[in-house]
Amino acid sequence: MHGSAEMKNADGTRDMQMPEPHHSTHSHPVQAAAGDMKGMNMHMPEGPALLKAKNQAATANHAFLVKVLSLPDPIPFEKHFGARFAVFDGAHTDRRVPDAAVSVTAGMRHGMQSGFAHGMQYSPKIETKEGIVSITGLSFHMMGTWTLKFDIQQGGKTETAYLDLPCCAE
Ligand SMILES: [Cu+2]
Repeated sequence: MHGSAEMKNADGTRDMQMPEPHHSTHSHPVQAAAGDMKGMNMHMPEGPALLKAKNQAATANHAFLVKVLSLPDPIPFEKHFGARFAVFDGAHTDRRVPDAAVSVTAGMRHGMQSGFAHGMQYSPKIETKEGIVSITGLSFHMMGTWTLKFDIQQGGKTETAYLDLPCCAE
């Protein structure tokens, strides 16, 4: 990182210039303690997510539509659960895509626009057959909004759909 805030030490190494006065007794903002919980420098939800899970999610360019076939309601906290989805043609949403290749990842975004702030503590098992995606071994270990990311490939098209899920209840 190069910038005007840089200072060079006598031995040539660099320190980041800190704005606080050297003898301040209150140099750390209170919210820093909560944000550093579990080593994550980001917002921590304090309770269950209030959103209602949608029953479908389209891919970015609407080539595909992922429909929820089964999902526990509510989703259990820190317990393994399974879910099933079906991949449909985005232009003909009653037409399933039997030869879709699908990979799914689960994580929490914590406000990130792309990618996940963190994933699950387990690897789920995913099987796709005739456009039906069966996932077992999902487990959400933090209250808040989780997201399933479906990467779908078929007929020369590769598109991604995101489905937000609320976590959780006992
Ligand atoms: Cu989280």
